[in-house]
Amino acid sequence: MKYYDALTERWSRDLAKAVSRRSVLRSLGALLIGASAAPLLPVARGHAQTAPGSEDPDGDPNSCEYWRYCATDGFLCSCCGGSVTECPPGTEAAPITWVGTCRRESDGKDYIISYNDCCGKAACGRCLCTRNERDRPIYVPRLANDLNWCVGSQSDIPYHCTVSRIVGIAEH
Ligand code: ABN
Repeated sequence: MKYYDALTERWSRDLAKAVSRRSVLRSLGALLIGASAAPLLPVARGHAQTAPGSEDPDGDPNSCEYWRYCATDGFLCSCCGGSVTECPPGTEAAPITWVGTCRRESDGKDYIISYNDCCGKAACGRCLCTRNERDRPIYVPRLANDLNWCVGSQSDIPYHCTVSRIVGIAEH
């Protein structure tokens, strides 16, 4: 124990000789100011605002030409404060959806996409996208995109935008 006491005392004395009190206070102050500013730094939220260098290799998710939107009909949630797969804050996905099958050129596979309307706020109004590939009339509702699926959700809350979620790979 004595050995550790002596060692610690020597380290403390050496440190006191090498570093002034003012410089210790200056470093502590800088550390505290830096730490308090950290929460104010800009943060990329959702996929709509991608960090530089992390762009989607399959294209621009804010463009109607993006591969997953082949059967969509509505406002893209990625332009409305959400992302390709996430509803914007203050809205929730309708539990009933329609599905489409879209080809992803980067791997040549066909994916089954669930299009979920996000409900709870007035229509977003940005990035209207109407591709309608293999869309069927509303009497085939699981393949019909021209339906407001929010009407089936709790208390008929309004339609805001649509997300596109991969639910499987189509096997031919
Ligand atoms: N499923 C998209 C949609 C929402 C409201 C009205 C028509 C289509």
